[in-house]
Amino acid sequence: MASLLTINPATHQQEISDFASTQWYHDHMMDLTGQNVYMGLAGFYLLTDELEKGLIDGGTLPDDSFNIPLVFQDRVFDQNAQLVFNPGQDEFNGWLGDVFVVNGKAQPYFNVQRRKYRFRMLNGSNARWYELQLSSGQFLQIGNDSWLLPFAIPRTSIRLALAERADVIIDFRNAPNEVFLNNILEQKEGATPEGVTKPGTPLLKFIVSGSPVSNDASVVSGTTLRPHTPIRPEEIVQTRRFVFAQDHHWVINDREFDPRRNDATPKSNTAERWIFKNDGGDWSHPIHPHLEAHQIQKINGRAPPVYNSFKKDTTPLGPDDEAEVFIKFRTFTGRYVFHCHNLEHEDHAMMAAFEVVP
Ligand SMILES: [Cu+2]
Repeated sequence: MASLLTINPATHQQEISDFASTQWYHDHMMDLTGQNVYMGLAGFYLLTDELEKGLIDGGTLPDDSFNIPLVFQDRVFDQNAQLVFNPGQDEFNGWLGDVFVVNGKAQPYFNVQRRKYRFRMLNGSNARWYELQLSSGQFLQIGNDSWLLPFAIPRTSIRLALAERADVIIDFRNAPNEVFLNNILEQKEGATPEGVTKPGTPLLKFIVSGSPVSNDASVVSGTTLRPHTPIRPEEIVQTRRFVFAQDHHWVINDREFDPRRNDATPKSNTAERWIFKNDGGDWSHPIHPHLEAHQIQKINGRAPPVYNSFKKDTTPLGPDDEAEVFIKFRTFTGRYVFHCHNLEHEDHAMMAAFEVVP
């Protein structure tokens, strides 16, 4: 699992702006991560600190009875309902399933009351991206990847690259009796998703019943959540550029992963600018550095959308995209990795090691 602890070395306290909410963990065995995650070695790791507990106890966010993790995955089953995994058949572009499962169930439904629910939505697939949309109503996003946002942001649809998370509120108070959570993103090849298609494929059916509740959570668009501390440009001491490309296998700066080699050696307690460049028009790569959050500054020279402007632990690169992120190494020294979170790309061998040095 990517360690995302952020202890202030001066005070040995976790910074309130950094405390994580929605994490997940999975097997990370070199070359075999894809198979092991596909077979089930993955789970949620949800945390609550005093700030978040205050938002729940104060009635801003739904309490634990209405706080539901949802992991979206795609699978192939054989005639005996056993999982099929054969990513070599399309040269490790990424293994796609033809059956969608949510929390391991195909064609699931979920009974809800007419009130607000909190859902931790995770793309736990090996290679399939999702764009999630409701058949009625919209999302109110309160968290991105591991962290609560500074304020709640309405979204009509939410794209999730591999390993990305969206912490959202869905308000069923005025919903019809059935609401579908649809995936509107087309993807035929493991290497990259294609365009949006409406109405898409239903992943989950909500069956809504009862009258609207009166004591509902108060969160609305713009509600203040967790403060954000930006990494400032004057803190940057180093710029590194990483190019993600295909050369027989999947490579970073022309090299396959070698666990004996350090591809970067940032200094502890410094901040760096990392450029992630996708050198290809036919594939996509969600880039996931371990150890620390990063903050997207620019995508293709422009400011990112507001919901991606704070902390991230995975930054999606579409075809030919270039992302500029700031990352600050505040905590531990030692060796960590970053990699594409398409698990077939990671296993073959789009991963690099960095060592945080004193
Ligand atoms: Cu990739």
